[in-house]
Amino acid sequence: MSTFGRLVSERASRVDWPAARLEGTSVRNSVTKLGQLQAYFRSRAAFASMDPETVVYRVQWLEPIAAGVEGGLFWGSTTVEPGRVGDEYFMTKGHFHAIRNRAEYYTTVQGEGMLILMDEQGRTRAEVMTPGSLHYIPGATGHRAVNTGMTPLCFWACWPSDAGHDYDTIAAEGFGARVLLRNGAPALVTVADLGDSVER
Ligand code: M6P
Ligand code: ZN
Repeated sequence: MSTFGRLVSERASRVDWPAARLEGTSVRNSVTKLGQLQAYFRSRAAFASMDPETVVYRVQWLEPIAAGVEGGLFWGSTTVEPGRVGDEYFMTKGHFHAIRNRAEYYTTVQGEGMLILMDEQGRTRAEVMTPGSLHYIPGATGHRAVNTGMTPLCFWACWPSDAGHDYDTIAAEGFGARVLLRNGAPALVTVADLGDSVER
């Protein structure tokens, strides 16, 4: 093999941009089904009437260094299926980063959605996710992606290798607003307007 051949290599991982898919042997995969999301959706009655085996979202990602080690970056894609539990659109669990000051980028490839963002005081807002939208998620900001469309919502994400996922805060307290079907369209509705109490 020439020197050139030894020093220049095809990367082991590749992205399929339009499909928001990762290819390669070190790609990690997770599938989240409805049955794992009982704590997250508002309507217990609607949830109980649905098949817990329904796939809500899939994540593919690369961890070039070990999770928890400072200094690296992780890269992945998420596909949230279209659907609702009652009037609430399918969504990711959402999380804060375990190391609170760690930030993240999301960028949308396909579909329509909303990115719910919440600070540690519970102040909640949303950004519209549409193909090409780029979302900077600052540190100390909970984040959840919601599919408000009729087709899969696919987005890329890049986050620090030591960020970690704090799911407990969201599982216990929720976000300050939910994305619900209202008058035929998705709307960000605050928990105060829903009459749901959130203690912080
Ligand atoms: C993005 C990143 C991942 C995250 C995934 C699903 O790809 O933020 O870190 O795991 O979305 O979101 P969640 O973990 O909240 O279910
Ligand atoms: Zn994150």
